[in-house]
Amino acid sequence: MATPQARDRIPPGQTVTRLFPVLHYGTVPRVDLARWRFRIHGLVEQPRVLTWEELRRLPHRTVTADIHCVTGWSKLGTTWEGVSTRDLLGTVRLRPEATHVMVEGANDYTTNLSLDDFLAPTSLFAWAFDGEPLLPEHGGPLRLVVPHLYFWKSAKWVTGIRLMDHDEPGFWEDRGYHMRGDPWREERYW
Ligand SMILES: Nc1nc2c(c(=O)[nH]1)N[C@H]1C(S)=C(S)[C@@H](COP(=O)(O)O)O[C@H]1N2
Ligand SMILES: [Mo]
Repeated sequence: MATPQARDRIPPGQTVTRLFPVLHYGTVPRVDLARWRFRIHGLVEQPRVLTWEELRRLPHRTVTADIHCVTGWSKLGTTWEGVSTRDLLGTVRLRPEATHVMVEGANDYTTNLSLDDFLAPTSLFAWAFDGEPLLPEHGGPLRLVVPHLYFWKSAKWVTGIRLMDHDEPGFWEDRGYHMRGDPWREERYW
């Protein structure tokens, strides 16, 4: 049973789990770090491609947060280490029209975010979970973590971001999931 304090942290319709379910579309990709690249493109002054070494040289950041999956499980107090979305985006100059981000992952997975949600103080690209290197099944070597929105926004095996001047549905949003996905407002499907 959740303590009263924990209960305030559980959005409507969610149940706490101590497990860490693995959920994704397609198969877990094999990633060779020597060939790994992260591409920042779309509405930026100059597109940029980062190698794994360049990524790891950016400031490191740790975030502890609760995560909520649209299928009904929540996991409290997860700790992630990586680079903040703000520091990563700081490696390019945005065009003034940029308002949204399409996050790109392996197997053609995509998910859309407003720039505000993408740049929320708890949003980061993570390479470690609870002090251990991120396992491939959970999105290693690098995944996005946007804990204030349903977990489908947290793309695994990220390969890049595309800056846009409008909102556009990603993989699940195209198949009926909400464009924003705020668990406190139960923005599950449209
Ligand atoms: N690349 C990719 N990222 C993805 C998905 C996916 O299918 N492909 N599924 C999303 C969904 S629906 C959820 S709930 C979480 C699950 O993350 P986990 O397997 O680490 O629990 O990953 C998200 N990120
Ligand atoms: Mo999900």
